[in-house]
Amino acid sequence: MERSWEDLIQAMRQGSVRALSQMITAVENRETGWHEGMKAVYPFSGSACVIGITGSPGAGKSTLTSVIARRMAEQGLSLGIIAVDPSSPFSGGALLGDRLRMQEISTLPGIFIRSMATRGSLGGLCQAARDVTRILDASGKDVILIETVGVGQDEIDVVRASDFVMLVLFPGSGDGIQVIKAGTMEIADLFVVNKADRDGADEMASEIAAMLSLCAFEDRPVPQVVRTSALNRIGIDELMSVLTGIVRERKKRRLPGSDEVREEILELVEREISRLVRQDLAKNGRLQQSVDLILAKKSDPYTAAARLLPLFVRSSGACSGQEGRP
Ligand SMILES: Nc1nc2c(ncn2[C@@H]2O[C@H](COP(=O)(O)OP(=O)(O)O)[C@@H](O)[C@H]2O)c(=O)[nH]1
Ligand SMILES: [Mg+2]
Repeated sequence: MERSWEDLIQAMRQGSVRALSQMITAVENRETGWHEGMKAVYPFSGSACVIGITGSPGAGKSTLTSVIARRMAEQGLSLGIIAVDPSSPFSGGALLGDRLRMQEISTLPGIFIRSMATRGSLGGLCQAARDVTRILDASGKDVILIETVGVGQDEIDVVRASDFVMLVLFPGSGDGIQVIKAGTMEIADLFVVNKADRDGADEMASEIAAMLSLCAFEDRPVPQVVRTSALNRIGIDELMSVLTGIVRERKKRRLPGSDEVREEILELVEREISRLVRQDLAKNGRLQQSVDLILAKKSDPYTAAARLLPLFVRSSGACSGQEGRP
């Protein structure tokens, strides 16, 4: 990195797309000093509204994302779009159709699109998405849309940090209420039944609304259900009025919640510990010793773990004793 982080950040905040790309790439690749880069970015972040768009493959997430992006751009909002495809190291996370759609909207003013194919990425998918989101936020984007490829645990983790999560479903997908995976329902702030031009959309929307009426939502509003056809532009006005409301609300609240901050610190610490442990055990050969013993039927994974753990952790009693002292 020839330019200083400060220069790069200043350039990207003045609208340099090149600087923004460079900054993201440097952090994604964990280039030397990336921590310093993120530290410098942090104070500029916190005002973008982050919207997660998740749902099974083929539900119409990309089509909806481009429709939403176009509408928001028309409203004068600047956007960052992150397409997260954790499984595809080759395509850059984008199928041909997606790429064409994205090319189309990427020419609109104020829109910056980034695909991430980051399974096994250096910082982990969730952290990588969070870093990229934060950089886009600091560059001055009003809204950041994060589209996931599916609805697995990775995807849920990725969108969990969003201000608002849209779950996109479609009729005839076998995506009935019974099969929506545990954990997916809980994170959704809005249910979008897309492909409403097809049969079964009304039934599906009623089914979801009925189910939601049985759930307790203590700390947040009951999620709305909206029917859309991204292709035929049905229900888009209703969807946009929900999203516009969210963006407006978000602009008023600048600070992240304390749970959010706590979780992020814990994740950073855990990831670093895990990295150090793996690095250390691989280096000093102790891990292989344990593996050999187990394969020779002279030990077992429990004994091995109990033997290795004290190399890294002092007894928890000693730790808590120190913490508690005034
Ligand atoms: N009939 C119908 N097809 C749609 C609609 N929205 C998207 N599709 C089609 O569904 C397919 C998958 O869409 P895509 O946006 O790539 O889904 P994603 O995998 O969730 O991102 C594409 O062939 C789209 O043209 C819709 O509202 N109605
Ligand atoms: Mg897609």
